[in-house]
Amino acid sequence: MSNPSDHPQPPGTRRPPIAWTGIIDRYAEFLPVTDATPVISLHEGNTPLIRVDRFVEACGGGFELWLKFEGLNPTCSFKDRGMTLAVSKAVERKAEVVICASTGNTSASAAAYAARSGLKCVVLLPKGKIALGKLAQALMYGATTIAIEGNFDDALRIVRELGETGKVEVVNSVNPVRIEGQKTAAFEICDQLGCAPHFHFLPVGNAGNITAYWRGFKEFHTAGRVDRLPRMFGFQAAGAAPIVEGHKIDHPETVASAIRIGNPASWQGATDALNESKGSIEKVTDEEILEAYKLIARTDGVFVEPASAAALAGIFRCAKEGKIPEGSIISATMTGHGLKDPDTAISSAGFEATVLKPDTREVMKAIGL
Ligand code: AN7
Repeated sequence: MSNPSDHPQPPGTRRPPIAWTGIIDRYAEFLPVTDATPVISLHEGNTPLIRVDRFVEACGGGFELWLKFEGLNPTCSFKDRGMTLAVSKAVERKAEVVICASTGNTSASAAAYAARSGLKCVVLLPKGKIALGKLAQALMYGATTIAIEGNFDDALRIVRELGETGKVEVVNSVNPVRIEGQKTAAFEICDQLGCAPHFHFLPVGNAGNITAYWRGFKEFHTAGRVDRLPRMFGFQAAGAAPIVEGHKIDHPETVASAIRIGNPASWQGATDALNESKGSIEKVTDEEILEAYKLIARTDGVFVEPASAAALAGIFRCAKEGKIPEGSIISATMTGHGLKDPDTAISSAGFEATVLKPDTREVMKAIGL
């Protein structure tokens, strides 16, 4: 394919820009938009699908693993795919205020897209349980930020009640267009792989994303773009695993604060995805999550947030238990960037920087030269 930037630019002219303009422009035919929908975009999507052979080797080998690195979206999580659509539709409906409850990433994304569109944004966060980077984002983008003395489930209940007043537009994934936007990640995986994977792995919190991916894979299959459907494998943190346990968890706890959720809004969507795809949902301990979190950074240079590592912990365990058929093509969603949660990164790394005088010899000694 000829790339416009490969050719010289004649003086006084302008080459056509090479532009990725976001998931709405790219996949409009699959989305609930019309020519009248104002597109509010930060050029989300088109994230890399990275093959991680060294991680697979650490798992014992025998399969292909491709990570959809959603941490490289504009606000560094997968939430931007749903938020571009939710905020565009809010503007189309002439809403003035968008509101969400969040374990952090939804609030960062809502705040950014609200800023981009000129809408007001209100975010309700569980007090003290938000990773530092996510809180910084909500504040920097100028969202009215409220810390609730409760957990995410409490905050979402309040947001749903406020939504019923008709005075604010709820942009949590209870808003169906969020799921519509998020399904585009499944389209991209198929486009990037050239086929559908055999298995797709992802972390599960409020269960919007597993619902969205399954819808995306099914729609691409129905449209004839791929010739098979993957089996969906979700992973919850052991202290916050309502779907695995089969009941709400009143006091969810996990180091993976993004998925510290006890009563998922899209529970039914997750159940449908698991049943229809012959998949499964399992829990992984915080220890397994943190092991996988460090491992993927060190084997393949991919730094994800702890919640994303739940999917990797799941793959690691499935591989060790011999559950992954030889030759499988597996994709997994790395939902958020590692820099979102610097505190967990620094406390998990297992060592600190060595402090030395500004002296070359001292440095040589320290590194064994
Ligand atoms: C990094 O931001 O629920 O199962 O309020 O931030 O679709 O909820 C975040 C969820 C996985 C779980 N990984 O996805 C929020 C929020 C990361 C996340 C999930 C979240 P869903």
